[in-house]
Amino acid sequence: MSAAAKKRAMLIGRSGVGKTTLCQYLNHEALRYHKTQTITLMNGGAMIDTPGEYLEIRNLQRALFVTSADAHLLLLVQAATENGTMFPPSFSQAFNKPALGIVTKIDLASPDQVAQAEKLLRAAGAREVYPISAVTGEGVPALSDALEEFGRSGGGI
Ligand SMILES: Nc1nc2c(ncn2[C@@H]2O[C@H](COP(=O)(O)OP(=O)(O)OP(=O)(O)O)[C@@H](O)[C@H]2O)c(=O)[nH]1
Ligand SMILES: [Mg+2]
Repeated sequence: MSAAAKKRAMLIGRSGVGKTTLCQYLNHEALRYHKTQTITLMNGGAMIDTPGEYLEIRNLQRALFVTSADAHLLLLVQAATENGTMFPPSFSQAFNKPALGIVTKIDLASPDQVAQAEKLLRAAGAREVYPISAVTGEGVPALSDALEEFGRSGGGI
């Protein structure tokens, strides 16, 4: 088993924030819109992609908890353009896993919007927050480095 397959990161965020697009970008694939319908292993098993509805619909949140058993790291994803958040304070604590935050769509947002999203993700339990754009690529190298470092470090952040 490769190191990438051993350490899995699970993406959680509202529908349309860009979870699948980010997986495609990290995998050097062409960006193609594809609605995520169910839990999907991506990037050779390094990422667990989830549908936004699993966060948005209370009865489906259980699926996130069950699936998180196979994950070593949570990636809480919030678009900079989102109004409010689906992540309550200390969201990640219930999973008992380390969490990083990702602010997507920074190409469409003001610096204030990015800062606000970052604040919400930290409140939700993200130890570090990475602002990115899958359109311009801004911020993605820093996120990739952090994910690689996580894989190498044996799971600690
Ligand atoms: N401008 C901009 N658009 C983005 C970015 N990331 C994703 N998008 C667009 O946002 C739309 C939704 O992206 P997805 O990756 O499908 O979102 P998702 O979080 O996987 O959504 P679900 O599968 O429904 O949970 C697509 O049209 C993407 O092209 C970004 O960084 N900037
Ligand atoms: Mg998706």
